[in-house]
Amino acid sequence: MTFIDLRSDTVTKPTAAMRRAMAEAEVGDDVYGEDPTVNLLEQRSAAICGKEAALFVPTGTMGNTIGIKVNTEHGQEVICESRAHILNYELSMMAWFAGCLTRTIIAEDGILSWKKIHAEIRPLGPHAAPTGLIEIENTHNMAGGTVYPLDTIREICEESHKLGLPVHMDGARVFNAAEALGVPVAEVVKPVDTVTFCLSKALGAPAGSMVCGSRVLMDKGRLLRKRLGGGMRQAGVLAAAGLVALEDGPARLAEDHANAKFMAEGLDAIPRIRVEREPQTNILFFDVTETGYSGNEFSGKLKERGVLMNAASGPSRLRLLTHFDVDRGAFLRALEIVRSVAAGN
Ligand code: TLP
Repeated sequence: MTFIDLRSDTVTKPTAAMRRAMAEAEVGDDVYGEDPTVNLLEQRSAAICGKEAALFVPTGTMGNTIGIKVNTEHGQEVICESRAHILNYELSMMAWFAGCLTRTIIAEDGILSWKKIHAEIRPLGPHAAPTGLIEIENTHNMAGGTVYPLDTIREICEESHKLGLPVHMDGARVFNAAEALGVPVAEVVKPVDTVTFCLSKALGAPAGSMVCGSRVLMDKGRLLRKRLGGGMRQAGVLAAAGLVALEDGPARLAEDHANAKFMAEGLDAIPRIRVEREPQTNILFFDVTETGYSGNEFSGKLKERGVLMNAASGPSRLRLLTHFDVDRGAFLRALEIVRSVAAGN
């Protein structure tokens, strides 16, 4: 059976252009800084983000781990939203590697405000662990791919900086945020100190993420990457696909976003299915409580009929993501399959 795979935008296969670029990539030993393709990818990523430097890392998790570590000291607190990826899906790397605690804020749409953050900054004194970093996730995965308004990012950064606090953006899908806002990525990430973004998500590369920031922080990050086992030697083979992802990926994100809206409308029209929020980007959550199935049961039924979607946290929620390996015809088939499972067939 060929599955319609809507579990994540990480499941895309490399395009023909990526495979060609990988086969032809010029490589060297990146631990010596001698891989020309990695160097090019890092320069290109830094330029796109308007930062001094960038670091190619195998995963978004390593990117965030490094981003957090270069900005903090052991024993500090990191303020983030309650469903942040860094807290819930990164095996507590923040505690394990950076020695920091999270102080979480609940925001229904995943988007923090300076007002909410300000209230959680710890007073200096003999009892409280000092706040070391503010972390914002853009787009916010578990809130449904929601996007930070530019003014909110600017205010959070300006006010944090006044207090000497850096800001890290988990921009795993920051290209989706930029597309939704209709501005270049540099505009979105300008005020933050460090940003991680993933080549392997909506942009379609088989692997790889970037961390971007000042030269000083990225030099520090390079050593941390080696510590974490991320010194990948002839990584140009992967970086070559990353360069194609940067070149070709952003232009087609609008299509993913339109497909997510199409799916939201289609799902909303199915009895007993409740779409959580109108998608702003390529992520969509829906609730199946009224069908009588749990999220896992519903996901299992879909799988039997050839559609892959993950159950999400909460008893009866599912998540779907749109990406370039699924076309309109397949989305229509997926909707029909959801309809028949929801009807108890
Ligand atoms: N997200 C994955 C899963 O881990 C949930 C997905 O399928 O969405 N930040 C954000 C916001 C992410 O969504 C992810 C991956 C990461 C970081 C980590 O990236 P990787 O998987 O490359 O370590």
